[in-house]
Amino acid sequence: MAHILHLEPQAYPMLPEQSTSTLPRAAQNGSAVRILQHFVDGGFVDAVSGATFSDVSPVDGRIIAQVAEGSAEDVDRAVQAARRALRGPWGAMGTNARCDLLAKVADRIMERFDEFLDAEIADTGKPVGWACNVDIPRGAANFRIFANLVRNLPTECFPMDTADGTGALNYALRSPVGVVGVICPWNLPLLLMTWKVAPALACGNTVVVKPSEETPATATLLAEVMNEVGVPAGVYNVVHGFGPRAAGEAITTHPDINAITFTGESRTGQAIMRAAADNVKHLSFELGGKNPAIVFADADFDAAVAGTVRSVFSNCGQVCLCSERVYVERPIFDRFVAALKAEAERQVLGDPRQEGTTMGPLISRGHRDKVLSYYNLARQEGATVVTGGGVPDLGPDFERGAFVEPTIWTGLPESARCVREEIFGPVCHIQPFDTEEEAIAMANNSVYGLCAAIWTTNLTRAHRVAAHMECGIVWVNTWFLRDLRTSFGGVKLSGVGREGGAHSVEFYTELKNICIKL
Ligand code: NAD
Ligand code: 6OD
Repeated sequence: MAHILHLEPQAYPMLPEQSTSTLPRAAQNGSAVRILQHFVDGGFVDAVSGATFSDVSPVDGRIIAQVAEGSAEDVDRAVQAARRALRGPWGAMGTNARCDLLAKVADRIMERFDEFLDAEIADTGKPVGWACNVDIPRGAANFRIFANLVRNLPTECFPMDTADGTGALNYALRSPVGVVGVICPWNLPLLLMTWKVAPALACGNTVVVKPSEETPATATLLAEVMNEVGVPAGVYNVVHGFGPRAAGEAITTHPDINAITFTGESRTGQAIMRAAADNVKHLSFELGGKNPAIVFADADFDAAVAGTVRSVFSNCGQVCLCSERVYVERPIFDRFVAALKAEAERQVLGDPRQEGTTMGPLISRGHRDKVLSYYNLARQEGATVVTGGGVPDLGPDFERGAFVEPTIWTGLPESARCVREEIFGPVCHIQPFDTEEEAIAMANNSVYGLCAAIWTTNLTRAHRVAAHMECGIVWVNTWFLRDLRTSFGGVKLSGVGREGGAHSVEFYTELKNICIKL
């Protein structure tokens, strides 16, 4: 079914020997370094200032691209182009024609699958199996689902009685919000960017995208696709660069940007909310998490272990939905810790392009410093290091990369910083519990509230515990199984609003009620 994407293992195609991308390359140090420009008004352009920054491989520290470094001036050019497109061909296009184009974008991503894959792996170092099964197919699926959804949108209608007996009719029309600023993180670059761009465009908006400075490539490749399928100039714009006092901040304060959709750290969300206040922009935030997994003694043990391995170590722990706090019912605690330890030690770290690799590096050496600081802090806070806790020795090819060992701790109090703060690495703390109430209380004892995973074969308990979780998404006996029609978002510091299906339409449109006296 077109709406639903089950993220389960599939076969994946081989990597291409050579990219067919038309993006320019420049020779540097004898190897090909990609040049990534902004994409404004349908064309690739340098930064107005001419500034660039280096995009560095997290696998081996090589410079893989030189990227245009955007400023407020670049953002302003992109916003003006986006505004012109709204007034011009995009605004004039009917819903079906618009959705047809977006369906073609989905098809073209799949046709150029290997190039997207190559670019995403180069920027992030994520294993080919994960990128093949998750990132790239979801990039296409996001366009397909929202093209289908918006094509078939109903509107509301309320006939009403009036005192004179003639009655009146209320009906609602949806219109685009306008120019949408899309500010993206680095962990699932294409997936999370298209999760916002696809519904925004399907609803008739135009966008100015600021990809993470760590992962500029797939947003640029998508620009080529937009041109190939005939999306009019100015509809999709990309300005590369940094956040504070740079392109990101310029998006948050630009008076002609009507809405901002942001995925990233909670602290950045707070800064964006403050900056966007003057223009009272619409905001949708998908932020950080410190997600619990609760494993009851009645769970299917092997499934719970396999699911928790995925939810802790996938993408090197760099998925906002990852479980960093695992609560296990006491009778199976020791067995569970031993099983998870064995699985952690079975992870294959190394070249993300090798089929057998299950874990690549973190996104950067800077992020590795942060994760390693928590590895050290855990020891100071009194953790028992069940496994990991350091930097793996992968040999000279990877010594300039950003690898860390998959790590498991036990024995920390719930008040420890390592149990309370988001780390965003391949690490979890496992805590025993004795009663359902205790598990619920510990799971909810967080400033975050994005998701929870519950492992039990007791259906009544599953419903009961799920209902008590203070978060936006609960998975029972699975993790990251996505139906794109469902709501996605968090409570507390994990977010503002919901996206997904009709919830995205709600955010990316303005509803106008028309009341006609009959
Ligand atoms: P980040 O907040 O550091 O950066 C995200 C983006 O915001 C980048 O493009 C950055 O350049 C930009 N930015 C930074 N400061 C800005 C400012 N002041 N104004 C405007 N833009 C600014 O996040 P990250 O490190 O890229 O991503 C990891 C974080 O994202 C983690 O906290 C993770 O939990 C969260 N995340 C949440 C979800 C979700 O759906 N809830 C999904 C993915 C990632
Ligand atoms: O699956 C999605 O739609 C989504 N927004 C996933 C977010 C993952 C966070 O890293």
